[in-house]
Amino acid sequence: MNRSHLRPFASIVITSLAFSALLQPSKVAAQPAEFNYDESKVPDFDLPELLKLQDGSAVTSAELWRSRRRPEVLTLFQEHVFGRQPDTVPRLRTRERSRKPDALGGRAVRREITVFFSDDDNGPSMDILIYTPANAVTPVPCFLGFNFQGNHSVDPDPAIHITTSWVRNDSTKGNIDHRATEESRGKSSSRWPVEMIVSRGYGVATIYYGDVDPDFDDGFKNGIHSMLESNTTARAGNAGGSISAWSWALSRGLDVLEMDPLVDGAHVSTFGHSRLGKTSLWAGASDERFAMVISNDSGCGGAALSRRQFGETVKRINTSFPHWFCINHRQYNDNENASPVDHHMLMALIAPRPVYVASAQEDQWADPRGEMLSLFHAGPVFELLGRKGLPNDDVATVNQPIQTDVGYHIRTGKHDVTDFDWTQYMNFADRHLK
Ligand code: GTR
Repeated sequence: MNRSHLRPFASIVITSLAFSALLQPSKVAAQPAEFNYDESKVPDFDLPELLKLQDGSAVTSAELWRSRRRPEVLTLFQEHVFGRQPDTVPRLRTRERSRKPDALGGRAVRREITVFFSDDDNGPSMDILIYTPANAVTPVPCFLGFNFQGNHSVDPDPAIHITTSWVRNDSTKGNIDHRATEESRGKSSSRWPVEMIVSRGYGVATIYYGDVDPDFDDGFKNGIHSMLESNTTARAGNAGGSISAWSWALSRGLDVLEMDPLVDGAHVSTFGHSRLGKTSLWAGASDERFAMVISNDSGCGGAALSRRQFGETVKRINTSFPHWFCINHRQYNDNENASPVDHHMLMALIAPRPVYVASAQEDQWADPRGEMLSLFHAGPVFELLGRKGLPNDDVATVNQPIQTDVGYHIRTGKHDVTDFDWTQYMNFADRHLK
């Protein structure tokens, strides 16, 4: 691959960014009552055909899928759902911010690497926090995903840099006036069982999503947009929303991991929860270098089928989060059947690479059944490419993962990431990443 845009640095001192934070994020109730949670009220619908070209001809071979239909489907998602990712890939500079060779009681090497998106140290940048097993003798397969609260929320280690980027206010997590405080250290550690991950021979790399694009609607001025968008007043209908910006930055994270001597860059899986699960799927669909893709409770706009209108709907998500998708996506508010895509096609874009979709029983807002069905309906593409999709569309038994070349589980509990989820991801990765 062409790595000319990468320029590793070695020194340690860096100046952190401070994003202005004047706007409030939308406040949304977790599972509003006025939406449908009743399976018997799911409307009838036809899914767009995966194996038919836009000119109507059938896709009968793996070659036709790869050369014609896959590019069509990818373009449809760029034009109608997420918007385009930034075209330019800047010359990245990296600088190691910290390294602890004996983290986690000697079990892991813990590093923080700052990735600058320009030659300006005060311009946009993101920090990657990476744990790799201390006893590894060869580069390890690795999970790469964004976190919601800052890298310092992943582990209480006092040496991890506290993000100075905008954070969502949450006094219970120590986030006050859109700034993270000392109190926020380790507050998300239950979602990042780093010790368990390294003990199974994997690396885990995470980035604070607010470094890339702070999660509120500011008209695409802050984060990487300040650098990549010259005209932020008149946005094209297919200009990428925040999910496209975040997923693009996951690819930049992979650029760095591909150069990392401790990580096996050919075996990196994206991972993400909820809105960051949508991001994980879009990153994996857009960038075929990702060897595996994990969606944890991604719901509407992620794994779930939009046409089911179960739990969160297209209209609701475009209204609550106008910055996540492209403007064209709004045409499908209360009009899902008019869309040329549904989200089984997002799964199909990942084929033949392994994709794992996880749901939670109490997370009805994310439509667990719709998350599974979209993976099921991507099956014909996996089969065409010589892989096995889900064996059937039977309602999945709770806490009983199904793993073939794709994986699915629905676990007991709520919208969250748990050790149970991670255990299944690593079991799946043992088959596909090692
Ligand atoms: C909710 C949103 C979901 C999901 C979730 C999250 O408010 O409706 O689509 O993304 O946020 O990211 O936690």
